[in-house]
Amino acid sequence: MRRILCLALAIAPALLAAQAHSQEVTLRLVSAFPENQFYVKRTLDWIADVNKDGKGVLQINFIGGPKAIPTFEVGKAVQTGVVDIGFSTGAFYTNVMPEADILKLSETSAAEQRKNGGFDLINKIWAEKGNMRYLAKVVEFTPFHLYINKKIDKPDLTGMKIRITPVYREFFQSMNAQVMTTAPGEVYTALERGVIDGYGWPIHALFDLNWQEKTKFRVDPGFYNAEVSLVMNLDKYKALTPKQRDYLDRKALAYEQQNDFWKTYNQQETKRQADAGIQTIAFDAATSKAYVEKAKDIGWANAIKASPQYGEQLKKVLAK
Ligand code: 173
Repeated sequence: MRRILCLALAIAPALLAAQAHSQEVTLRLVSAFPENQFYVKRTLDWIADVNKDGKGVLQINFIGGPKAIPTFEVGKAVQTGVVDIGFSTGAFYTNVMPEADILKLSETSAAEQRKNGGFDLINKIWAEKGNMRYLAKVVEFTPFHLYINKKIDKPDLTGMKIRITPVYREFFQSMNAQVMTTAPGEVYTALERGVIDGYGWPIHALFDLNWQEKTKFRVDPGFYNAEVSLVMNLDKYKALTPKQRDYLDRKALAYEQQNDFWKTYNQQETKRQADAGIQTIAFDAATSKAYVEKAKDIGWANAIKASPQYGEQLKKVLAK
């Protein structure tokens, strides 16, 4: 009896230590955006904060950008658990589910979507179709634009080759563009070689990749709403302890709650483009209105066609 007691006393501290250790989990994160993009710098700052406050609970290990996992493969890597967290936009993982690209049609904010059932619906779909947990949206309030190197006086891209992702495909095709899909990391070279006459991209982050050197015009107005988010492998998310999950959810929400940042940042970026000599092409009021409406109509028609199951439901919580 005494021997057993001694033994129990001897191994108890080791067991306790092992248990305490198992309470810290390290998650692997990859970015679908190039490492030199400002988006990634912000995310690295967030990771540093998560790691500082999360000692003994949860840590995040940044694996890298598209050199580690190609841009259009990040979604699959999260779905299958090759990595734990992906930093991406939905347009980059339509190979997981077509619904991913529908988030660009958001007119309600991420904060509103947390209240109106949107966040829950997104998570239902992401779980069911992508084996993913949608942790947080960390870029919003950001329109996309068409950038071109040939002047146009009406929304007609006949004879022009434009770089796209799924975000812009149907809209640019409706203006007769010839389209070519590439990851952000390949746009500079395509512009330099004259392989493309333009590209779709948000109002910001063109300087991150030096595209201003090869860009003459921005077409106004912008359309849609750029969405960049943190998505996590669902099995991994479910395997977290309640404490780890609460901690991660809280930190992800705190990151999302900084999204007002983009409003002022986008004003600065607009000015920076003008200062760099990028000229704007603006249509008359009626043409501009029709341009934005057409983008939206084509976007939703395509969303509902791509997802007969969830397109309409998403429209109820995303559109205004
Ligand atoms: O143009 C793109 O690469 C793209 O689809 C996107 C989406 C969100 C933010 C930045 C770029």
